[in-house]
Amino acid sequence: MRIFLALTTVLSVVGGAAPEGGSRGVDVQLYPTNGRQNVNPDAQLKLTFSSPPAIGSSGKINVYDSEDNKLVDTLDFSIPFSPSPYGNGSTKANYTDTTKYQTNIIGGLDFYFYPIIVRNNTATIYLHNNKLTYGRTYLVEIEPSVLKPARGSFSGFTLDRPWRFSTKVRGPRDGATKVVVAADGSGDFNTVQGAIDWAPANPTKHTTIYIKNGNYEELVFWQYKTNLVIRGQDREKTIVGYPNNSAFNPPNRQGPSRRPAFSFRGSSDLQLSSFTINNYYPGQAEALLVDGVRTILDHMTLNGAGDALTTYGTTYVTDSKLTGTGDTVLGYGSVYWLRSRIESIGPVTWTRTVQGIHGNVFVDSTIIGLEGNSTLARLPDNSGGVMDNWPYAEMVLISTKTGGISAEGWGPVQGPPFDSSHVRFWEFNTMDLQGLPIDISQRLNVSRELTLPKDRKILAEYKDPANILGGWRPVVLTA
Ligand SMILES: *[C@@H]1O[C@H](CO)[C@@H](O)[C@H](O)[C@H]1NC(C)=O
Ligand SMILES: *[C@@H]1O[C@H](CO)[C@@H](O)[C@H](O)[C@H]1NC(C)=O
Ligand SMILES: *[C@@H]1O[C@H](CO)[C@@H](O)[C@H](O)[C@H]1NC(C)=O
Ligand SMILES: *[C@@H]1O[C@H](CO)[C@@H](O)[C@H](O)[C@H]1NC(C)=O
Ligand SMILES: *[C@@H]1O[C@H](CO)[C@@H](O)[C@H](O)[C@H]1NC(C)=O
Ligand SMILES: CC(=O)N[C@H]1CO[C@H](CO)[C@@H](O)[C@@H]1O
Repeated sequence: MRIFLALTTVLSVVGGAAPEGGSRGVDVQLYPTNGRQNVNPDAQLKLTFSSPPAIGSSGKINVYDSEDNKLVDTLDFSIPFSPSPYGNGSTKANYTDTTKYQTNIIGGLDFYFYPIIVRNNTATIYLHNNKLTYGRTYLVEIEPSVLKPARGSFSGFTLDRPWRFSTKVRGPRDGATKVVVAADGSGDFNTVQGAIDWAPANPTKHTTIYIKNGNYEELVFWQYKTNLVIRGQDREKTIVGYPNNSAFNPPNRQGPSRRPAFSFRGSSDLQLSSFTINNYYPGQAEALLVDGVRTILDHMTLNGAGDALTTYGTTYVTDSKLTGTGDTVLGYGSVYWLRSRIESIGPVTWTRTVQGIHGNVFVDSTIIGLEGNSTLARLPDNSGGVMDNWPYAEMVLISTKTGGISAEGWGPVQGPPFDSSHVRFWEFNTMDLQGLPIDISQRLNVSRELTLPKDRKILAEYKDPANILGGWRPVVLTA
């Protein structure tokens, strides 16, 4: 379905054009088409062959400004993509490795990235972000060794016979409060990151980035923005994702984490509504990492692997769905979950909240263990028996439906013996998927059942988001 949308986009723009200049010997369709005007500077360049192309390990893609033939960007395919180009190698930092890898500065941070991604017959070229600008004409040179279609040969593009296109004269007007992202080029931006880079850091009124239906395969990251709403046209048909994990982008001496598909930090008053975020890689691979205060996730679908959602700060999640393969929420932050659903292989959360803040509080939500034996939250020993665990970890379930959760329900709680009396693994009125009460007699003894009338006060306190989220009363913007 996803590639169907992408191909439709390419074909409708090309409009059945004949094979284009410089590509003798093989039929290739270009986006943007050769000679095209009014292209957004953040457009990804796409070549669609009649058979799947392989990516070479030599050759370059060069982009020149037509006015003076000045080189504005180069992708060099002799540079390896990452220490783990397939995302299956070591997940540890290797500070003695001085190899140069393909690096893109995204939201001010250096990520390893794929300069080309092939999906079926389409090769998408990712130039380095923000190298192209408005009001210019660009000439693209592609050395033939960069792409090799399964059938026929690709002769590339030369500076004499380049792939040429011109960008829009200017971007959105100053002070615009809404911009449109459209993968087919019909909006203000082709990519989500392009719109985010444009968005003012600290507007007085919120800025809306509206993403039209489409498949946006890109790594998204930003820092230090406030008052931003990112809204998809249709939750199922607006898909933003990337193959990324802790092997492809291993830990780096200069934090933060680079392994999520979509992440931000140091931000406030953000709302993400009505789209899907995917991380296509296994391993430690967040779909989303939120690090900000007053973040709202509303009608979102998040699909990741391990640590599929990592949280810092304060987050309000409503009517959303999260799927992952273990420690599906890695929770440092305070999160109030309303009417939301988590599906998890392995433990549902590894909640790492510290003293003085709340953790994960679920109200009227649904939690499913996909292999029938998940626990709701665990505190494994991560230090070889040296350090205390997270003695103030908190996860509280209120009137939440569960399925596929082990009878013990919580744990393991490990580490050197530590005072677990402050751990709040609490539940009230936990139900099965039909809404019937479940038997919690086998629960881990660190956990506790809340009951009425004894815990009326606690329940009232925990049901109010403002108590969980440091006094913030979330207001979900609906348009
Ligand atoms: C590639 O094409 C096949 C057959 O048309 C389709 O099922 C598949 O989803 C496509 N792959 C991707 C990654 O979109
Ligand atoms: C990773 O995947 C690649 C491609 O499938 C394979 O050649 C390589 O051996 C794998 N590496 C590891 C460490 O599993
Ligand atoms: C770290 O990188 C160096 C230099 O590339 C390499 O020789 C070494 O094997 C790497 N170590 C690990 C643990 O991967
Ligand atoms: C849960 O079930 C799966 C599938 O049967 C199994 O592979 C896994 O080891 C089990 N995990 C635990 C913690 O029992
Ligand atoms: C909980 O159970 C563990 C082992 O099953 C036991 O060592 C511990 O003393 C129990 N703690 C409490 C508070 O009952
Ligand atoms: C670009 C890339 O290598 N993508 C891979 C990401 O991971 C998925 C699942 O492991 C692969 O199918 C993709 O080819």
